[in-house]
Amino acid sequence: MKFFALAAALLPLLITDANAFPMSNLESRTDYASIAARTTPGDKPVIIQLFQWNYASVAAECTEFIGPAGYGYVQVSPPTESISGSQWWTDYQVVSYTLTSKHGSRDDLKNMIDTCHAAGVKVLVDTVWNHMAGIDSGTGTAGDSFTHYSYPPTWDTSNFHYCGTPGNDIQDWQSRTQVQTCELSNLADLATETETVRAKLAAFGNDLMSLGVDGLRLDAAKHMPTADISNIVGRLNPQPQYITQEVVAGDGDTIQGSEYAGIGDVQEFRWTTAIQKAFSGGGISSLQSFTDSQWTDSAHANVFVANHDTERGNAAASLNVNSPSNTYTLANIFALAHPYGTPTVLSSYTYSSVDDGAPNGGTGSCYGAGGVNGWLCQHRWTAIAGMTGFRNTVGSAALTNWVSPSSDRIAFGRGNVGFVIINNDDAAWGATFTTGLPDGVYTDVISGSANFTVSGGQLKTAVPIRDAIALHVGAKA
Ligand code: LAG
Ligand code: CA
Repeated sequence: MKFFALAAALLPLLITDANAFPMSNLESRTDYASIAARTTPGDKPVIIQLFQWNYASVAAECTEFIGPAGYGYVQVSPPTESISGSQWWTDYQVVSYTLTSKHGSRDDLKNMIDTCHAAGVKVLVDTVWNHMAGIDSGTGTAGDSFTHYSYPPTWDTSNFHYCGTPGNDIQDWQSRTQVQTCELSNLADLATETETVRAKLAAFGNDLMSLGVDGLRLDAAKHMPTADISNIVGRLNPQPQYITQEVVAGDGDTIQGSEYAGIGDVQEFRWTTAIQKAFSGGGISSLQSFTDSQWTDSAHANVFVANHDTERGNAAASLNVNSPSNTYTLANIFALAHPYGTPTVLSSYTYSSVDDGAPNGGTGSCYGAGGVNGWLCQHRWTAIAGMTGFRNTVGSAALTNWVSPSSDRIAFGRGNVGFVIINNDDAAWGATFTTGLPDGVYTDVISGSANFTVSGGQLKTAVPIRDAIALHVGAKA
């Protein structure tokens, strides 16, 4: 055993392509129970990505809407000192681990965590471990001066990879070594295989945990070997309850998200693109059990119709708020109704340039079932908030009673507790549906107001064009 453990620990050092042997990472871990536990965020599984909301406004929204609506988690933008600037993406150019960002101070972060917890909402923090800032020099949001590869007091030039390609940038995206040790867009790439870097990143992670953070999004996870992430995560105390890792992978790519499933959930961008295609003319009838052998399995996948990158046309093709014919909303309804993966709902803002930072000084503001001051507040949309209640009610109940009479029409149940009909067709869909639901009068959670009668388990109705109906036992009239 001893020899085997030693061999497993040395494997990543001996073999450049260490992750061609994913078992080596799993075998270096001993806390399997905590790994299993953090692949699902619990009995309120829906996450809202509150993109660029400042922490004071997140706190207020937890109390006013997010907690009462039944969302389980808010995912907030990175809390660390970053380069200065109005663009949203300054967040991903870390300058130090001082918790002073454009989203608020350390105290604001702590207050937000406490306030959201009091409202029954857990907090997932977007965390950048792979890299530091990519610009030549500047002064960060906490006042620290830096140059490329030197970020006092934390890092000096010895803490980074210099992979030897022109500009040290990733050139060959099928080379594991390049993707993980060269620079993503000039961003100084930390030598995460070294003890110094691991220890300091773990100290940063533990600082977040000490404030009560419940979970982490690991930015650019694909650009770090699983052995490095496992090692750092293994040092966190308490262990995060949930981890989601950003691994953008296509079929046939050298690095696959499934390699990371031993650590936590993995963001499955192929699902995002499959949804876009299906709702944009490809047909939704194929979505019953759509997946392919290279996707991260349902139990380890974190999925979204769009995130902050894809809505701007980066990372993977997706729908966005401007998609025609109500497809963005219908796809979100599907995401929350279908059992594949753990769903994240993006809550974002309108922009004229893809670089535009948050409106209204970062103070998120919603009113009623929508947003104000440039914010979209997707999490308040009646259909999305309603489907969060649906997801909470149906839990892990099996997909049942699937029907799809034509390519843009589907209906299905979840056990005998929920039933959804999605009509992505330009003609109304009149039919009698076998729902599996107990007889009674239900309030449709998509409109939030229309009542429907289930009799003998059947629902006879006509679904309007490009619309949906969703009923569940937690929403009886
Ligand atoms: C991510 N996941 O792996 C984030 O989800 C994604 O939003 C980040 O890119 C990326 N990885 C790096 O953390 C964003 C913007 C980039 C931006 C980068 C750093 O999409 O456009 O790059 O954050 O701020 C910008 C410039 C680049 C430049 C770079 C360094 O656009 O042209 O090379 O900064 O100065
Ligand atoms: Ca790296």
